[in-house]
Amino acid sequence: MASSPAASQPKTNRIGLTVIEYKGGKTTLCAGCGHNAISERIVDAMFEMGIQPERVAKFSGIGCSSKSPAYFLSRSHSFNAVHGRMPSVATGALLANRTLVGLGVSGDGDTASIGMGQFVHLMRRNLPVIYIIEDNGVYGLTKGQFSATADLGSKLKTGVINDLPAIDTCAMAIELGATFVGRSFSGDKRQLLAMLKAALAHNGTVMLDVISPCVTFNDHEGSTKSYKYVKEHDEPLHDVSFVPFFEDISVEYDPGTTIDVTMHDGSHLRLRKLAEHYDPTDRITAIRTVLEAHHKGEVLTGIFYVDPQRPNFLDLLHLTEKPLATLPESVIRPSREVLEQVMEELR
Ligand SMILES: Cc1ncc(C[n+]2csc(CCOP(=O)(O)OP(=O)(O)O)c2C)c(N)n1
Ligand code: SF4
Ligand SMILES: [Mg+2]
Repeated sequence: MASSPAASQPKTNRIGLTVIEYKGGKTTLCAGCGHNAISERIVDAMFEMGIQPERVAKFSGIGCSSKSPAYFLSRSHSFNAVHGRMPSVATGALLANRTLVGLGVSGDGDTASIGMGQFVHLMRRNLPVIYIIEDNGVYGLTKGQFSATADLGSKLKTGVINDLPAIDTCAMAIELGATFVGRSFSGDKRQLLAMLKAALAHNGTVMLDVISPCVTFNDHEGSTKSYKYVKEHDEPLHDVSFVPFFEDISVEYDPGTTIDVTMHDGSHLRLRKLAEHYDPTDRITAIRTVLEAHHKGEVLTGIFYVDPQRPNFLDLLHLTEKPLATLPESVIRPSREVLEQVMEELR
């Protein structure tokens, strides 16, 4: 039987694009690498949110994770920066053009070792950017040495045990001032997609640490970042769902079991409690909860902290609505009189 013309048409989103238009080049990462699954969820989230690919600016540093922006959104802007230096490149680009949707992809090595200095300053500014750490606990690209997020007691394939305590990037990001912080797992399609869609509705710094197993160097017995270990120890804090502003939000929910957070653009983030009550807008509780889970060896996932109200870095700087990059020289260049006045003041 011939299929109807409608059935053969690929599905389009609210701006008329198909999912193919959000894809990138063919991946060169290892088959089964968690980073590939994250790229797929980014494609889905951008498609489902109806983001124009040309509005997105992708940023990364160095590592297998930092290569991954080549494998999604080939129509978007992209800048592959020096190892650990992606935050300053992203900050400059997003200050120059505030209409861009900034998406940074980093690794645990790129962030928590060489890039730590840049990471902490990005987190405290609340720049509107989504910063994803594809966290496998090792430097995958340079053959699997422990990174600073490797758990105490985790074992390398060679038998080497990590005897340094791990840095918890989520606890750090909350403490430093990021306004949307969560942890997910590359193997949890549903949770990660909901979190990425909510991240796209946030108007400030989003920091998502996504556990993303390295199948080549860190997926064996004894590793705490393997698929098996994370599946067995994953403790979702809540069930994350997201209703974008362009969809009907009248879906019933019980305020006794679900927290509804209204996002900047009118979208709704809905967190249905799974165990005890958890308020994701309470910063101190968020830090304590993340650290307690870490101490117990649990892989706690979910959105730990969200503050949709805090002014972002662009507002703090009183940037013009019109992107700086598009202003004519006659506007951005100080006049001779102004420059002379400055010189006079310095005399
Ligand atoms: C300045 C500098 N120092 C060191 C390196 C070597 N190097 C390349 S990638 C990398 C670590 C990558 O680890 P991570 O960010 O966790 O990414 P993964 O490969 O695990 O996804 C290192 C140390 C480099 N490229 N540049
Ligand atoms: S080495 Fe590890 S992190 Fe790199 S692509 Fe392969 S599985 Fe992924
Ligand atoms: Mg890594």
